[in-house]
Amino acid sequence: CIKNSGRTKRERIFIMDGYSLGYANIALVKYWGKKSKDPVLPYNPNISLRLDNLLSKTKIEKSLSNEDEFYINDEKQGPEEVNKMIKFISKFTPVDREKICIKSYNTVPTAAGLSSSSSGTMALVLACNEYFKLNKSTQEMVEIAKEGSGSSCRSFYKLAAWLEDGSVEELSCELDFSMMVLVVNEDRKKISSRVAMEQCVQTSTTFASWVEKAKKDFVLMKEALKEADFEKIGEITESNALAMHETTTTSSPSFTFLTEESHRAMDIVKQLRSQGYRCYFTMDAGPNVKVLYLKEDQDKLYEEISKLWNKKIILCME
Ligand code: 2P0
Repeated sequence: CIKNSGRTKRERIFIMDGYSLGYANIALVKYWGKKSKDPVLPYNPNISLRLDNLLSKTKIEKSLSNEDEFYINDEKQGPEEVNKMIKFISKFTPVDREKICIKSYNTVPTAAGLSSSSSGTMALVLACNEYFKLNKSTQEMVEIAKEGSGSSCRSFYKLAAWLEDGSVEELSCELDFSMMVLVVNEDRKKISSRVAMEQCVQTSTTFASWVEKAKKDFVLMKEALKEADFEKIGEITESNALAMHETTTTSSPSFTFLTEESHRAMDIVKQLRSQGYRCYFTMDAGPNVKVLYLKEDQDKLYEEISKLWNKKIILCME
């Protein structure tokens, strides 16, 4: 029982059984570094693809206790998580509101570099809009979401560009993309994206060259999307991800999100490509490897990858 909550279908903003749905997105050109924190502005324009099967669903109810409560997957969150969430929603909800209970479910592992912050933030903003009857437009919710998690502003569109001036644009491409995740580890990451990217901004010796490359990649990616040139799209996606990850190893202290298993997954993608399969990898603030491919190739690619990757694989599109 999925019903569109009165908005256009293209925007894909759904309410299901009283829950607001937020989707994860994976960047093809990454956002890695804030030029400004208030408002949140990225150093470089970035582009993402929304993953319709990786989502968060959130419902707000009146709290039955005297305090605000927050549950993720039925697990009561501690004061630190509650305070972080309340600080965020206080920016756009009524000052004299009643205490609330927020119930959120992630279909993706939380904080494992699988974009749960973007899906969670989008779902939370939509749920607040419903519960407090804020009547915000999509554009207004995009602006709000970005203050909770920068990348979440991109989840409102299938293909989104978040620009340096803070605006978010919907892009289009005639290709039917899909992604699968080669799961290396589903644990919560030890260092948050926010802290990690700040450290890279402050100390990475390759940060300036990363920004310069990412700006060029953005222009090239827009062209490639327009031309529907999948090979070009894939090549930019891979090299952009590698340049982003390089800023972690060149920061001080040096660190990496990637493990030996991540490198093994990347090698599998390269090996399959050399055999003629159209597939490319990208990684975010975690060890898991996402594979970009065309939907029409899914069955044969999944079959081949399953032979080489004996751990969990998540298919990200419907
Ligand atoms: C991205 N990531 O473009 C990049 C690539 C992770 C790696 O955006 O500090 O949770 O809340 O703005 O949005 C993850 O960072 O960070 C992210 P904040 P966010 O998808």
